[in-house]
Amino acid sequence: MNVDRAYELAEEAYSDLGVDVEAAMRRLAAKSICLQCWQGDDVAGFERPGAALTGGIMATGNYPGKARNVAELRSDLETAMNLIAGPHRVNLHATYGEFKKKVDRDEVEPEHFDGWVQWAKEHKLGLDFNATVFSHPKSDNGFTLSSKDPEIRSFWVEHVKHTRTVSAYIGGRLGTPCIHDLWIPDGMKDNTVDRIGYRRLLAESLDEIYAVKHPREHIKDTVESKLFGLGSECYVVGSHDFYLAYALRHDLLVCIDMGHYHPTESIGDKLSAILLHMPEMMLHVSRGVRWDSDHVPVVDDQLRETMLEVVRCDSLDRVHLALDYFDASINRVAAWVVGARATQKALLGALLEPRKMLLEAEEAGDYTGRLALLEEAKVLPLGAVWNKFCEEQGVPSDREWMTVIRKYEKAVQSKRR
Ligand code: RNT
Ligand code: ZN
Repeated sequence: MNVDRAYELAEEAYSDLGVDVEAAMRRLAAKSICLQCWQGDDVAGFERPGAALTGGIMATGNYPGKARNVAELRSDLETAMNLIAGPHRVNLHATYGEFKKKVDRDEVEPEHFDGWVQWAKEHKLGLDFNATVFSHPKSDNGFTLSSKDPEIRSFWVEHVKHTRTVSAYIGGRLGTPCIHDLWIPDGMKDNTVDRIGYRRLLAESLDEIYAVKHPREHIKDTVESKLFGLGSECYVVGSHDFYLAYALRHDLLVCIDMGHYHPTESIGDKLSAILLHMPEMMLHVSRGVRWDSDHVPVVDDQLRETMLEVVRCDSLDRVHLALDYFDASINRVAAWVVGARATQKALLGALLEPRKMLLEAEEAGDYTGRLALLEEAKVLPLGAVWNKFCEEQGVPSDREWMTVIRKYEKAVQSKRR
């Protein structure tokens, strides 16, 4: 395939519509995507061998070759990152520390993550971080930070205080703010009477947690809401409304997970509403199929619309892109690659939108012309620009990268039993 010839024609097609293709590629190249470490081992972590995943989330499938320890996970991440244009970030959960003895959640310290910091420095990566408020006996009855049992509640408050300290430490060492995300599974399977009571307790826990101040250059705090989980179908304490209101009042940021809303709700439409009131936000790029199933993202309408809104809001530097899914039914390294590259492709498509012409039509009241142009834009030669982008960034094309995965699977992953 002649990448340059196809690119030349594509460039012409886009510039006819007033789009600067080179500028679009430059902007895409500068945007980092944060890879979730937990895709590599089905959210197992290294805290306890064989720990069950709880909290109403689930990784289904039994594809062979999952990472069993920190060395394997890092090797898998490196393999994936070689196939994804950088700069890269990696998202850790508190359960992925290098613990030499049993360390409970309220004992997690920066030193447990020194190995990751070292590795991130070697590979020029940023790191983000997550409190792990699930897969633990003290989260088993469905409530953590909103528990009516003061002991349970203070245990988890302590945990999140610790994970924020770890985040600030990581951000300081790496010289790039570490985004600390908080998601909790609290909720009820069936109709709940004291909705406000649990939410009041959650607010009190958050007050305590975020009263501890860390430098902004070291840590950014996001809170992540949800609509329902397995076992919390009727009531989720940390709902979208709860966290949006709390975050705005307390100077925190929100994390919008694309799987955490009603399936017909537009995630893209939320961005302009939030970004007018909040300086930054995070997206958990995920694909919910019928429910919050955490499928690997693909270039579908939801992802395209969301990326279009990131660009249309001029907020590429204000919206942090982090992947969040866990598919155990396909090669786990390939799952990272497909999801990250789909996110980049959708973003490239958004950067190549003939926005000026569309806006002119809209402002002139020419909605017919706007609709026609939106349809035309869908079949512009995005693929030719994408191939050129991959070539320039030194990563394989869509046609080539699976060859690398197949080799890695044969030489490395298939040997893991
Ligand atoms: C759960 C949330 C949360 C988790 C990760 C593992 O529904 O999306 O972000 O997926 O923390
Ligand atoms: Zn999420």
